[in-house]
Amino acid sequence: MTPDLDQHLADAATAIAAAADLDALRIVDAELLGKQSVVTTARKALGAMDVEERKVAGRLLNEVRAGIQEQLEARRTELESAARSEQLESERLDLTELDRGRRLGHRHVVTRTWERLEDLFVGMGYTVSEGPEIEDEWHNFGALNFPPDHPARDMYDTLYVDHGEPGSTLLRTHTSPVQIRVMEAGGPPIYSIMPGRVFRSDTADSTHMPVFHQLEGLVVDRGITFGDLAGTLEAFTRAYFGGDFTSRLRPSYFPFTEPSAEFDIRRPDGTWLELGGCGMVHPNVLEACGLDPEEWSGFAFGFGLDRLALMRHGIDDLRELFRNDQRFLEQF
Ligand code: FA5
Repeated sequence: MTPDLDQHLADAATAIAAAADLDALRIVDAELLGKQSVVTTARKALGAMDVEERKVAGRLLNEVRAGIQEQLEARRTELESAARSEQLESERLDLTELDRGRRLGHRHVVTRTWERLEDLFVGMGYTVSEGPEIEDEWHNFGALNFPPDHPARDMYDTLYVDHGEPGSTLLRTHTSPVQIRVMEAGGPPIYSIMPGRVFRSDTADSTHMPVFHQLEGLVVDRGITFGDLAGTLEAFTRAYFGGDFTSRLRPSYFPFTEPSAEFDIRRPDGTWLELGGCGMVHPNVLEACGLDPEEWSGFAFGFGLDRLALMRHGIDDLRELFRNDQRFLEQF
């Protein structure tokens, strides 16, 4: 019986190795360990043996059976992992296929200008603040030292919102109300910029849009002077436009700054361009925000983001930025 079983074990190993897939292995399993198998038949024959003989033969049979089971298990694991790999391979998706023929877009030139300016000022130690586009009269005008019914309010063609008392709610005409919100939210020292969308009922032309973007800057601290303002704007001009640009301030008027100035930049060809307004924060504005003008002083500036993008990229008509003509926009 012993040589037979040894031979059987060797034949079993060959049959198991030859099973090409899990179905074939199931058939080999039934043949080797099922009812008709050599092992089961031999086990039935044990009953006819005497005790000693049965002990020896029984142990041997158990070893053979365990050997077959072990080989079956090993082959099953092998085939299962092969089947899994095959499945993964067949289900693989080439995602790069999806990209074929599709052109990648990029952010709008105004968004990129906005982000560059944020990076630049954050690099100078400023935080970035935001405020609502729908404002109340107090933040857009009152707290900024525009007296009621004062002609200064006509500086901006304001779009009012039909909400609450007539004239009490509006689309902000500039980013300066965010100055008020920043001062209300926390005390000095304040070094913050406030980019955002603003609205005026201006007729669109090459330098005006009814919806455009501004970037406001506000610094409030002890001992801030006009020299700090001029130095900051000069540093900004050189960092943003390049070392061959410079800036100047011209006297101007805003109700919320005193003294006030227009901020111009000089291009390498010697021509000057107006970029925005600026000045020392008016004592009335500090007081409206609960700050003592004897203790704190500050400066503010605000310029047009869209016009900045125009200048930087040599575009001659603001309206082009918002026509959404792909052929135009993809150049920047
Ligand atoms: C203001 O809006 C002031 N709030 C700026 C300011 C802030 C002064 C802080 C002092 C201290 P002004 O109306 O000049 O000022 O607008 C500022 C800039 O916005 C302009 O120089 C211009 O670049 C841009 N701008 C104004 N109107 C339009 C428009 N319709 N379309 C595009 N850009 C505009």
